[in-house]
Amino acid sequence: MSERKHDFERASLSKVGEHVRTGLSPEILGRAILENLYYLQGRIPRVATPNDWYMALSYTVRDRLLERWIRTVESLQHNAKAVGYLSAEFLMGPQLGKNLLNLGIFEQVQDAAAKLGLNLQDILEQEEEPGLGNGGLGRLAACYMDSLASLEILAIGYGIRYEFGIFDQEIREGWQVELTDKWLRLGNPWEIPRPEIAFPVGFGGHTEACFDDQGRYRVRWIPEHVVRGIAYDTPVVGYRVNTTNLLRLWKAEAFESFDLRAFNMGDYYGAVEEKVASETLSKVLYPNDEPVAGKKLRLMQQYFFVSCSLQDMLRILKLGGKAPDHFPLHFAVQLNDTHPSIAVPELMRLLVDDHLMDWDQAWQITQKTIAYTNHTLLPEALEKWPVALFRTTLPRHLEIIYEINRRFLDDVRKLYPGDEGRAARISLIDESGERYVRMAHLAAVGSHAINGVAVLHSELLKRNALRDFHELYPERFFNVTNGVTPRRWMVLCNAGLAALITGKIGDRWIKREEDLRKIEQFADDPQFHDEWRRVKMNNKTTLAAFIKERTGLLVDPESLFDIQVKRIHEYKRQHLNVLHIITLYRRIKRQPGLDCPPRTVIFGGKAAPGYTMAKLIIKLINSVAEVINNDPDMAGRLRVVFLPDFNVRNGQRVYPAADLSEQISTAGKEASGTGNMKFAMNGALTIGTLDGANIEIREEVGEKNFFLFGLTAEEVTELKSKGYNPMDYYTSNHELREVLDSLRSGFFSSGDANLFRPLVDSLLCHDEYMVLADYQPYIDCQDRVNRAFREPDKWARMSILNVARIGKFSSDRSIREYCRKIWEVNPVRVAID
Ligand code: F58
Repeated sequence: MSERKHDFERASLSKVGEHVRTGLSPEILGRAILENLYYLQGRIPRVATPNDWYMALSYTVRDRLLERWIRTVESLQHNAKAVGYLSAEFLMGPQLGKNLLNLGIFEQVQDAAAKLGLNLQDILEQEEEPGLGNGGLGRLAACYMDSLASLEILAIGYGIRYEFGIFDQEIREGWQVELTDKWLRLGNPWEIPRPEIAFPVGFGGHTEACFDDQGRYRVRWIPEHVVRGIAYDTPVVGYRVNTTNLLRLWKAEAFESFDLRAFNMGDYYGAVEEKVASETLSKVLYPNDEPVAGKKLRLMQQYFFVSCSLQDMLRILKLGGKAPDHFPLHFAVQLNDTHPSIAVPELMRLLVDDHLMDWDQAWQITQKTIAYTNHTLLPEALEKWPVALFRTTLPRHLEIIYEINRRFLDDVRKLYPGDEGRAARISLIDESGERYVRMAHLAAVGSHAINGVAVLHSELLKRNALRDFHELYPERFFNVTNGVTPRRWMVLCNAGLAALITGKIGDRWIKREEDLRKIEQFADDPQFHDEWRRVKMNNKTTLAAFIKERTGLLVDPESLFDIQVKRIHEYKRQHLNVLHIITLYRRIKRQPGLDCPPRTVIFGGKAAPGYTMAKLIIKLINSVAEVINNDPDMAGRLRVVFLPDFNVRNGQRVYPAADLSEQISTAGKEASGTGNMKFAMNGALTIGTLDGANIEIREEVGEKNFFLFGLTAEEVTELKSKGYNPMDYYTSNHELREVLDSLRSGFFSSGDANLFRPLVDSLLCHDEYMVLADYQPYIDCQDRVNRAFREPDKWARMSILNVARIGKFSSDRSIREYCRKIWEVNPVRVAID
C-alpha cells in the first residue's frame, strides 16, 4: 500500500463530498470506495481483503443505481403496464462488470481503482456469481432482464433466492464431483432485503365449503403449514438508460420465528424443527436439467415463489388504487416454462377465494394476464405431478384444477362430440395409469399465448406435444426465437472485438443490433482481417492461460479451438464429438504425415448429479484426453481439454476464444440453444445440425458460412419409424467400428473393458439420439472444417460475416417481439430530474 493512498484515504474520509454517493468522476468514485470500505466493511485499506474491496466497490456502484431504481419503482406503482417474468431460475452471472458497463462508468471506475493502487480486473474476479439456474433456461431469463431494462420496459423478474445455486463442479480422476455452491458466504452487495414485503404461503390442510352472507358458494382453505416469503431485491439497470428494473427473489422463513403454540406447550424442539422445515423451501436449486423427478419439495418451491409473486403484483395494483379486475391492464405475466404454471390455479384462488370474484370473470382475467413459454420437446421433461401429491400439498389448487378441467373438457366435448380419445389426451389430468396433473396442459389452458423458442421448436410443438391444443386454439400459438444480450456476450466478454467493431461503425450496434450489418463491407478487407485475427488470437491466448491455470494443460493458441460447452446430455451428443476426436487420433497415428490443422478440442458443462450416462460421458472425455495428451505423436497436433465448472463467468472467457462452435444435437431435440448464438456473436463458425435456432442462424449468416451436417428432424422421425438399427452403421463403417472397438477394448480406460461398456452398448443397441447415423456426415463435415481453416482469409471472411449477420439473435429483438405479439407493453421513459 503506497503512502499516497494513505493520504488519499485520510483526505476522503475527513471530507465527505456532496456527491460522494452519486458522483461519477474518478476522484469522487475513489472517495466513495474508501468510505464504503470504512463504513460498510469496517476496514481500512491496509488490512482490506480482496473481498472487502469488491464489496466497497459494489456498494459504490449500487449507490449510483439507486435513484434510477427508485424512479423506476415509482413508475411501476403508477401502474404503467409491466411484465412479471416468473422463472424458477435466473442465472444472472457476475453483476459488477455488467453494471459498470450499463451505467457507462467502466473507465472512470478503472481510473479510480488504479488511483487506489487496485486493479479493477482483480476486483471483478472476486465476485461469486449467483448461479441460480441450471443452464439455458435460467440464463435466458437473465438476458431477458437485461433487454427489458435496456428497452425501457418496466419489469419485475420473480424467482427464488436459493441459498445454494447450481453446484460447483470439480473433476477428480476424470469424474465429476459436485460441491455445494455457497455464493452468499461472503455477502451479496447487490440485494436489498425487504422484510416488510412478505407474504404468507400455505401448504397442506383441507378445504371447507360454505355459503357467505349473500348466499354465494365459497371455499375456505385451511392450510396445515404456513411459511412466509420475504422479498430480496436486486436492481437490473438497462444499458445507458434510467430504467432499473427489479429482480425480486423470495426467501422462505418460518411464519413466526417460533411456532408459539408449540413453544407454549413446551415443545421447543418441535417449534425449531418447523422453522428449519420452512426455511428448507428456498435452500437449494434442483440441479436436474431435462428430466424432472416428482419431488414434493420442488412442487412446494414452485408454489411458494408463484404465490408470493402474484400476491405482490396484487399489492402493487392496490397501491396504485386499482381493483384486481385491472390485473391484465397492468401486468403481463410470463411463465418461463411450466415450473411457474401453478400460477393459473393460484391466480384463480386469489381472485375467487380472497377477492370474492366470480369464477368466469376470474378466469377471463387469468387467461388475459398469463402467457406460457415452452422450452423443451423431450417428452420425459414435460412436468407432471402425481394427483396424490397435489392433494396433500395443495388441496385447494387441486379442486380448482379439477373445476378448470371440467369446464374445459365440456367445451372440448361440444366441439368434438364422441371423441373420448381426444378428451383423454388433452385433459389436465393424465388418467392412463397413476393419475398426474399435466403442467403443460394447465399452462396452455390458462394462457392467452403459448410460444416456442425457435421456429422449428414452435412448429414441432404444434405438431406433437401440444397438437390438440393447437387444433383447439390455433390463435394462441406464437414463435419467439431466443436471443442473448450483446452487452454481456460481446461488449463485456470480448472488449477487443467490441472496440474493433465500434472503431469501424460506431457504437450504436450495442443497442441497435441491425447496425452490425455495417461490418459486412469489411469482409474482404485484408487489413480488417488482420485486426480481426489479432483479436481472436488474443482471446485464445487468454483462454489458453486460463486452461493452464485450471487444468495444468498447455494448449497452443495457434491451433483450431474447437469448443463444445453446455450441459452434458445424450441428446446434445458430446459423445459424437468424442467419436470424432478418436477418429482423428487414429488417423494421425496411422498416417503421421496427415495434413490437418492442429486442433484443441475443449469441453465444458455440468451433468445432473443423478444422470449416470452424462457423468460417464465426462469420464469418457477425460479418459480420451488423458491418452491423447500424453501421446508424443499428438504433440502439436491434437489436444483435448475438459474445462471444469462451466458457468457464466467461464463462459465469458470461452466464447470469445472459439474458432469452431459445436452445436451437434440430434435434430428435433434442442428447443433453441443459446450458446450457439453466443459463439457466433464472437466470430466462431458453427458446425451443427438443423436443430433449434441453428436453422435460423444458418439462414441469417448464409449457408456458405455454416458447417452443416446430419439428419433433419423429419429424417430422424422417418428413420425411427422405419426401424433404426445402429448396428448396421457399426458393421458397414470400418472406421466407426474401430473407434467403438477401441472404447470397448479398454484402450482409453487403462485396460478396463467394462468402464465405457454402458455407453457403447447403448449406442449399439438403441442409440436413441442417432449418434451412429450421424457419425459419417459429421466426420466428413469436420474434414471440410479442416480445409477451410487452412485458408485464413476465407475463414476470417466467414467469421466476419457471422458477426455481421447475427443481429437477429440479440435478446433485444426477442423482447421486442414478446412486447408486440404477447405482452402488449410499451417502453416507459423513466425521468430523473
Ligand atoms: C433450455 N432448457 C433448452 N431447461 O434445452 C434450450 O434448447 C433453450 O435454448 C433454453 O432452454 C432457453 O430457451 C433448459 O435449460 C432447464 O434447464 C430446466 C431446469 C429445470 C428442470 C427442467 C429443465
